Amino acid sequence: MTVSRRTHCPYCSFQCGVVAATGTGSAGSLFPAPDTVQLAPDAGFPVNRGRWCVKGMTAADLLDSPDRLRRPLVRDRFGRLRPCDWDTALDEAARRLAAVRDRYGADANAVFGSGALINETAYLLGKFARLALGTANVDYNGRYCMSSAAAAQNLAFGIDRGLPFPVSDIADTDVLLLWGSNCVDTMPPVQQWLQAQRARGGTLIVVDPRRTPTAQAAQVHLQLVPGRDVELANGLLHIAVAERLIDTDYIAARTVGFDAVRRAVLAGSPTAVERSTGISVRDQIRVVRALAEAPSAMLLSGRGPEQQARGVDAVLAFTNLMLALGRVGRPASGYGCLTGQANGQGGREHGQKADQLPGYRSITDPADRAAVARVWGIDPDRLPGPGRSAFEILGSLGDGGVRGLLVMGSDVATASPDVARVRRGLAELDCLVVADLLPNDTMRYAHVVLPVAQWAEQEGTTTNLEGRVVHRRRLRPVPAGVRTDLEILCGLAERLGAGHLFAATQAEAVFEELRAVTQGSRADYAGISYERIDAEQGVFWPCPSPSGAGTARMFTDRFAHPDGRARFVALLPRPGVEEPDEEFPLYFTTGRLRDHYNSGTQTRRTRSLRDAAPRPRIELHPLLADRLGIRPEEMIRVESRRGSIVAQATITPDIRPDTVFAPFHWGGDQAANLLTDPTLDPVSRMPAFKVCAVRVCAARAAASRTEAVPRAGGAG
Ligand SMILES: Nc1nc2c(c(=O)[nH]1)N[C@H]1C(S)=C(S)[C@@H](COP(=O)(O)OP(=O)(O)OC[C@H]3O[C@@H](n4cnc5c(=O)[nH]c(N)nc54)[C@H](O)[C@@H]3O)O[C@H]1N2
Ligand SMILES: Nc1nc2c(c(=O)[nH]1)N[C@H]1C(S)=C(S)[C@@H](COP(=O)(O)OP(=O)(O)OC[C@H]3O[C@@H](n4cnc5c(=O)[nH]c(N)nc54)[C@H](O)[C@@H]3O)O[C@H]1N2
Ligand code: SF4
Ligand SMILES: [Mo]
Repeated sequence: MTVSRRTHCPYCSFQCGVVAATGTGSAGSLFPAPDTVQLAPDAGFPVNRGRWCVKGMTAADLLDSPDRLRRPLVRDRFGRLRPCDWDTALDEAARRLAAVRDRYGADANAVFGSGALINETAYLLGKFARLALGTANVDYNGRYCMSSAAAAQNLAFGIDRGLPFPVSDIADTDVLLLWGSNCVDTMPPVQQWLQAQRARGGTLIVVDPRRTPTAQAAQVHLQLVPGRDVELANGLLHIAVAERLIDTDYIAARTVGFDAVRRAVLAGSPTAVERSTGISVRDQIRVVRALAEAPSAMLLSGRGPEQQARGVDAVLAFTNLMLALGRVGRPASGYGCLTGQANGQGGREHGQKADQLPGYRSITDPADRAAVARVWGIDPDRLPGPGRSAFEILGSLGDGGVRGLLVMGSDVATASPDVARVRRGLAELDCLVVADLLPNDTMRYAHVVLPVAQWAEQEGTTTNLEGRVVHRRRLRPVPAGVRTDLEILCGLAERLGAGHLFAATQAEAVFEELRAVTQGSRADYAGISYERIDAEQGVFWPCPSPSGAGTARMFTDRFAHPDGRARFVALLPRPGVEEPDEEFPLYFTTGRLRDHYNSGTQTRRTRSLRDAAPRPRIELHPLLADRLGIRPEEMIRVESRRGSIVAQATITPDIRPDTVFAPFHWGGDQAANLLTDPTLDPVSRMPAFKVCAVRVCAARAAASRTEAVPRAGGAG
């Protein structure tokens, strides 16, 4: 017998609808064992409409992976992680966290969450940090993801919803500018919307230092110098102003602050922009005219421009441009950020960010604090203030900083910038508790490991890249020896003396609490229920009332600032990226492959994905390879000021000759993040994952050089 249910893929923010069949098990059938899950893409779900990608296709493989964690582990006095029962593990975790709190104060504990977590867990994790641990220090891997776009959208529009319109609007826009997004690889079902846009006669423009599959699908590819996004976007606005392509009526009616921005961009010149960005004046003009003259135009950014020490400025330069062209809030037009993780959107709304309470409430605003405290049944004074951001936590581990850490849903020892420093800090902790489904590099430093249920084993909701709240259904029971993230948080809270505040372990009950806390807030979920999500194929927030519709399109009449107007933001001169110099003469950039996901913890354990991309490879241009004497497929060494990696070379004309690229999907000594620059954006606290300076040589040359000149100190 089989049962069929609709649910969603566990991986990216596209949250493709899938139809899951679960069988009771019979030898030789599609369902050889009880609870085997078979997935197919859901043709009826409006976002992916029957498409999916290699990651979704293989998502069910991990449910019964032999590598899966099935028992808690506690480090014994010989330093080995040993299996134990749940009471022992939770007691030990709580004991260590309490010891850190008692000895060093509540803020010496920190919590690191994730955009992989369902809304319910993200919400409860923030509450756990603030009430059970009493720490201000809670942040999450979304800080590494779209925090620059989030900060910029808050400044410009007064609210941060990645896409302020449904994905299907892409098909209707006349000009689509994809800025630093390789969405053909990173959200493959988006291709049907790109194809529909093309079929209507639309234009696609891509800005990327690499000729990615996305760039190959475009009519215009601007292959800019890494890190010059602010200059290019300001340059485009300069031309729009100079050629009188801006929408003065819109600017007057719907915005404030244009004059300062206009003056600032006019100070530059197209030829200077050409010199610094590598994009010809002709191409700059071509792109501005396309954006300004078409009936509709849309700019969507990915991590390329956002994951930089000037990521917020880059996105503000985009919002300035699209506001000046009168595009934001108009049909099939405007600015949007393509959020990344499954619940990258919802994960940032519900209180696991250092400066926010659930519903995007501000942790410093007395009215917001009071509203949350009321529902939680506590005195507002018990809520801590703003805490440290992700890398400020991880960069401060050990003496004088954070001594106890709970990590739920992130491989911080792989995904963080300057990761050798983070690993050294992890090794110094008095308490590291890791809740995960599979072993990862972070766990090597853990005192307690808690095995969690997977996506198909618990109910929950996520909020996709469009702001649509969707329902992940439970397809099979939680396996023996494993618990849900919610159960773990409640179990720890009880042991830390806060059990009465964490009574609900069932996802729907937690969602009901979340609804109440967000009522009247900016990310208002009060009108959303599981029942409604099922009936309506997802509900868009804000949705204040159970009887009113959700908000599929935002900013059509007003922005979220009190006066209803959008803000132009003039950019201050700021140091940009770590520029190449004599010692480190090349740009290094990082990103994703189609076949792997983030830290690779999951996809490197999926056979077909591992076979498709078994090891990391570093991309470089034939001219550069030639100059450095590097042969195809040869092992090369890439070195930055922070560390080095050795991997096989892929020589390709699809990258700029001054730039090398590595995926960050591998850990250990293959981690691209051994090289990356931890300089943070001053506003979003986003690290500079996308640009730093490196030198490259054949590994054989490096080996002989190392022999000749022995260096002091370890490799880190
Ligand atoms: N297959 C796959 N899909 C994924 C993921 C995955 O790991 N694998 N992860 C998910 C997540 S969490 C996220 S955040 C999204 C990310 O999705 P994307 O934003 O599409 O992914 P990235 O590869 O990080 O970066 C996009 C592009 O930025 C370019 N780039 C590098 N430096 C610069 C620069 O200085 N300026 C500009 N303009 N571009 C630059 C890179 O060449 C790259 O092609 O993908 C999601 N989907
Ligand atoms: N150099 C470089 N570094 C980057 C980036 C880059 O472009 N370049 N991108 C950054 C970005 S955008 C992101 S989003 C991060 C992502 O990097 P990570 O934060 O490491 O995210 P993942 O690899 O998706 O997941 C991490 C862990 O969560 C576990 N997990 C999955 N689902 C659940 C769940 O429901 N509960 C629990 N408890 N665990 C779960 C997985 O098994 C895995 O071990 O990396 C960042 N780091
Ligand atoms: S595009 Fe994203 S949500 Fe869809 S199947 Fe692939 S990983 Fe899953
Ligand atoms: Mo991400």
